[in-house]
Amino acid sequence: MSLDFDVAVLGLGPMGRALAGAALDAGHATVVWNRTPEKARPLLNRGAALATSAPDALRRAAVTVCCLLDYAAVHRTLDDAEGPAVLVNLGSAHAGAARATAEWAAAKGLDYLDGAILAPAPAIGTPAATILYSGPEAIFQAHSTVLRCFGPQSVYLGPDVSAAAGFEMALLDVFTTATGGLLHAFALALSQGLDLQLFARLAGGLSGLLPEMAQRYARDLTADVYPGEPSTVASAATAIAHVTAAARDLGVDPGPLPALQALFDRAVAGGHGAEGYARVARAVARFRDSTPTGSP
Ligand code: FVH
Repeated sequence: MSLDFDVAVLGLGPMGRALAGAALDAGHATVVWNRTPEKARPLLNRGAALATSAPDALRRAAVTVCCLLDYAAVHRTLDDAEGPAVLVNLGSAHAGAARATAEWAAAKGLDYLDGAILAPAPAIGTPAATILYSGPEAIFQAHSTVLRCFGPQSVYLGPDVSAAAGFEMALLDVFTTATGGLLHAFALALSQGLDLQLFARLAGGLSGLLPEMAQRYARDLTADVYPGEPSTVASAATAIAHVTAAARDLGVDPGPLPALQALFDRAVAGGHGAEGYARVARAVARFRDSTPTGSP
């Protein structure tokens, strides 16, 4: 079958526009579609074509990249589509949604890869953009030239289609809770009239501890052994109680602190107060099976 385009991009929010721009920069014949077609104008000026519908774009391109608000929008947008065609879904969703969408795509005769973008839109097309892919390896290999133009650091995680979404959600958990924690800390700093520049410098220093902590937690959780050095679950529970008391004393909403307190208190109540922080993750986790998702 002869195809008119190397790649189609469905969805022209900030991320979809960046993906289509990277495809054009790499010299790929590109067709785009968006529910609100006006957003395509700058890309059409750069040489992209505009599809009359999302199924039309899918039918005419060697590979179609979808970057919509959520997976429900993907299903609605491609409700009338049918294969053969190749769909790579780069929006955000949890692992269960990725598995359900892979089944939905298979029923339509579409080859399907799920993906997760670990970068902001301005990084797309640069070495700073890491993009995870999961699903059948043959699909990833057949289209890797186009996919790597979005981010040369593209990582293929393996055939379990839910792996990319699984990693994305766990990493988004780090990002959203760390951002929320930082903003709550700024609320405490503001409420006490602290020097915000000095606070920012000191808070930035704390972030330097994270890489070592992440490695240590991974090691402890893998071994299922939690040395209580350098800090224990009980000491962290007490620290959270201090910050909560400080917030209440200042009349500040304690925000995420009571939820964190409950997690650490649960581990203490389970008899793990003298163990290391990673024990909290083990106390909260639920297990699907014994195979780590995304292990190559
Ligand atoms: N932007 C980023 O930095 C992050 C990086 C990590 C991954 N995310 C995910 O990428 C998806 C798209 O994100 P976005 O920032 O480009 O834009 P959104 O505002 O999330 O989505 C806008 C596009 O979705 C279209 N859309 C929304 N609802 C529908 C619908 N019911 N039917 C069809 N299309 C729909 C919207 O169309 P329009 O409003 O322009 O007509 C845009 O094309 C997302 O999953 C992020 O979590 C980006």
